[in-house]
Formats: sequence, structure tokens, C-alpha cells
Amino acid sequence: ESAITRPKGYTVSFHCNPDMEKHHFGMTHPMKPWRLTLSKSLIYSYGMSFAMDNYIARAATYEELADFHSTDYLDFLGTVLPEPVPRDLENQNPDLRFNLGGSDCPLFEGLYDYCSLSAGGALDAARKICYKQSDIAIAWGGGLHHAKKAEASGFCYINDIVVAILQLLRFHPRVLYIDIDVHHGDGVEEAFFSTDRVMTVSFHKYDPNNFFPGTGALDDNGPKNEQNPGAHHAVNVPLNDGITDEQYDMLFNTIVGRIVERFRPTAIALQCGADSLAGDRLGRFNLQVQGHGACVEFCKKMNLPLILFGGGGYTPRNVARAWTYETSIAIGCQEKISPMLPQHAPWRQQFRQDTLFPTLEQILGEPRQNRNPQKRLQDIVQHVTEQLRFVQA
Ligand code: TV1
Ligand code: CA
Ligand code: ZN
Repeated sequence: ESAITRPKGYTVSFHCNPDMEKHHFGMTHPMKPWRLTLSKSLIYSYGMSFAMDNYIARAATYEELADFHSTDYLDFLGTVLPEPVPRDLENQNPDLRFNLGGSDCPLFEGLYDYCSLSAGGALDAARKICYKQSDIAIAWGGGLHHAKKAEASGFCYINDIVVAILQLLRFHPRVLYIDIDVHHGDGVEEAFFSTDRVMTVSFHKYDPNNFFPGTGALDDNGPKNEQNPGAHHAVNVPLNDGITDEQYDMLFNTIVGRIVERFRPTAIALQCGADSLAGDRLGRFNLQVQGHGACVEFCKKMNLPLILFGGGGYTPRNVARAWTYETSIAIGCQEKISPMLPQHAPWRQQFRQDTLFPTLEQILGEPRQNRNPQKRLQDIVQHVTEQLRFVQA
């Protein structure tokens, strides 16, 4: 077996911080920061650290966070104390400022450190891209796409993606944001609603009454006022349960391909939420590691500076598989790594199957029913194609 080598004339940087990964949202909370430790352990076991520039992410400063967030919110976030008794779904006490302290966004020990380290990694990645010191920068600890200017939402407190894109915009005229988390990337969409320098596209499960956050309909495309530069610059791809690799690949390639053609971004920010994988605790899709990774591969082929963010992902063993495979795609060693997980690692039992690419049957027993008729997908492609006629770089 040959060693993983550094791609010639090509730099991948990897930004993480072990201090971020030790935080706990609470026993039953689906968000498990240790999934980052598991992912890293698999990435390192494959020897990929030798093919990347590895950085310990620093904490983002208050001023950096204040580029997007309100100081009222940051001041509160910096001073609130953890609650003595953790809440659960049954114990919702809506005495909440800034939506903090409910079951989705609990107050836990070290919350501010957790948030500033996540944003610090994302910002470090953005700076590497701005100064052309990386071709692809990876921040698996980022991707917290629901956070608003002055509000926590859906497990997200600080929107590291928005902060990172604001940094990119200091050097790049146009940034394309792509979001393959199973949830709608509402916070990022909203932050760049009124500008034509950022296009946002989110693929997500859409069911306004039964699936969080309930926004992101096909015809939600930015401000309705044509005078607003942001008009037509939000693309939404609402999907149903059970979508497969093949369908997702067709949609992603067609839609992202056409957006790149029209909008001509100078950098791409890709949120790789792994809750769109089959078998996710919160997700509803039938994507496999290969199909999820194909999105990263497609973006890399655009040959533009690229940031990869993490995001959701609630079945840690599958999160680790996806982000490991995607790290290998960034490096370009995906053909060289063994589909069998490396032997003799202490965490090996976490993975149940010893392959990087478990089959749907291995993941689910029985695959989830696919509720995405081909006709509906064609209609989505057609809507987006018509929308893009209004976009000009
Ligand atoms: C504590 C303990 C919190 C168990 C939350 C699932 C829990 C959820 C829990 C949960 C859960 C959500 C809502 C309902 C809004 C609420 C990182 C009025 C078993 C990017 C965020 C999903 C996804 C929030 C984040 C959602 C991301 N689903 N068990 N909470 N209310 N919240 O529906 O996009 O992946 O589920
Ligand atoms: Ca999404
Ligand atoms: Zn999600």
C-alpha cells in the first residue's frame, strides 16, 4: 500500500481545535461535538494529515464575531451561565432571551468558547483562501448555518459561515454558498438577502409544518422587489424523504453547474452537513457516503478557491465516514485510500461495519421510501433555470 502524498502544486489546509470537541450540549441532545474527534481520528488513521497543512484553530475575537452579530447578543452570549438542570424536550420554559436556553440551543459550560472556536476555524480557513495560501480549506467544526444576527437557532449560536463569507468578500467580488445539510440554510440566506455578491443555494428536506426550520420553498428566491440587488440570488431546492444518490447527483450537478455558468463566482463555500446521509438520527434522505462526496468532487472540479464547512450530522459514525471521504477528495487521494477502515484503532467498534462505504441495507436494514418523483425534480430544475435568467455576473 502506497503512502498518501501531498498533491503537487496544490494546498489543502485543515482547521480544527480539540478544545471545541470536548463540549457537551447535554446527554440526549443530538448535537455531539465528539463526532469531530471521531472524524479526525479516522482522517488521521488514513494518513491524510501528511498531505495537508494542519492548523489548530484559534478563537475568533469579539470584533470578528461583531462583523455579523449584534453586540447585545454577543454580550449576553459571553455572560450567560449554564443552567443547573439541563432541559429536555418536555421541559420547555420559554423565558428565553435571544432564543438561548431552550432545548435546541441549551446553555452549557464553555458555550462562548465553543462558539468562538468554531468561528475561529472558519475564519482561519477563509483567510487561507483570501491570501491564496490554500486551494481548499477545511473547517469541519464550522457550518452552523441557522444562527441569526441576534438570535440562536437550531443548535447554532454563532454563524461562522456568514463571518467567513464576509471575510471572503474583502478579496472576492462574488461568492457562491452551497448547502447540502438536510436542513434549510436559512441564517446564511437571510444574512446575504440584499446583496448580489453572494448567491446562496440550499438543498433540503422541505415540509413547512413538520420539518425544521420550515423555510426554503422553491419560489423563495430573495427580495421580491426587483430594485433590490439581492433579488433572484437565493436558490432553494426543496426535497422530500428518501432521495437517492443518483437523483441528488443529477440535481446538484445541473443546478450548481448552471449557477456557476451564470453567476461566475470567484470562490465557493460549501456546507457539508452530514445529516443528509441515510441513517441519520434527524435526517430523512437515502444518500450514501459516495453521493454526499460527489457534491464535493463536483465543486472541486469547478477549479475555484473552495472552503468546506461541516454542519449537521447526528449519527457520528456516518459523519466521520463522510467527512473522511470528503477530505480525501479535497486532497485528491480518494482512489488511493482503502475502502476498508484502517485496522487496530481504539475507536473501531464505533463504526459497526469495517468499510468506509456501507450499503443502504447495512445502514438502514430497509431503505426509507423515496418520495421524490422524477417529474418533481424536473420541475425544480426548470424553475431554477428560469430564475437564473435574471442573474448576471
Ligand atoms: C434536546 C434533547 C434537544 C433531544 C432537539 C430535532 C433535542 C431535537 C432533542 C431536535 C431532538 C430539532 C425543532 C421544535 C423548533 C424545534 C447544525 C418549535 C430528536 C445544523 C437543527 C434542528 C438542525 C432543530 C441543525 C429542530 C443543523 N430537530 N431531540 N430539534 N421547535 N428543532 O424542530 O441544520 O443540522 O430531536
Ligand atoms: Ca441544506
Ligand atoms: Zn441539519
